[in-house]
Amino acid sequence: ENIGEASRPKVAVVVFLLKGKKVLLGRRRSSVGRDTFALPGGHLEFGESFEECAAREVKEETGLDIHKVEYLTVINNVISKVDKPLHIVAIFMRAFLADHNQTPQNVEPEKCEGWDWYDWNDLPKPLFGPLETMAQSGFNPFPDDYHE
Ligand code: 8DG
Ligand code: MG
Ligand code: MG
Repeated sequence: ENIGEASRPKVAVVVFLLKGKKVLLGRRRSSVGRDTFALPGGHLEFGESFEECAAREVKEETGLDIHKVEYLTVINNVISKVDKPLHIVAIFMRAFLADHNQTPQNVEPEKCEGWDWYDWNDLPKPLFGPLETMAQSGFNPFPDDYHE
C-alpha cells in the first residue's frame, strides 16, 4: 500500500514565459534533469488553479510577475532515469511579463544556475527531457497571431 502511495503521479505546472521570440529557461541543479535547460514550474498545491500555480512558481523561482496566463497542453511524463521512478502529469501554461522591464532573479540558486531568455528557434542544449520531446515534435508555445 505504502509503496503505491509514494509512487502515485504528481501534478506539475510548467510555464512558457514569452518575451518577443524568446522563452525563459534555467539550467537545473535539481537531481531530476540536472544540468539541463528547463522552464520555470513546480508542483500544484492543494486548492490552487493552474493559473495561480504558474504565477506562484514563476515568482518563487525568478521573482517575475506574469499575466495573460493560459493553458496550452498536458503531458503524461514517466521519468525513470532517477534513483526512484517519477510519474508527473505536467500542465503547460504560457504567460507574458506583467512588466517588460523586470529582469529574472535566481531566487532558488540551490535548484537553478540562473535564468535567461533564449530564442525559440535557437534553444540551448541539453534541454530537459520533456521539453526536448516537445520541441522535437514541433510544438510552438507562441500565439498564432503573435507579433512583438
Ligand atoms: P516545488 O517544490 O517548487 O513545488 O517543485 P520544483 O522543485 O520547483 O519542481 P520542478 O522539478 O521544477 O518541476 C516539477 C516537475 O515538472 C518536474 O519534476 C518535471 C515536470 N516538468 C516537465 N517539464 C518541465 C520543465 O520544463 N521545467 C520544470 N521546472 N519542470 C518540468 O515535465
Ligand atoms: Mg518550484
Ligand atoms: Mg521548479
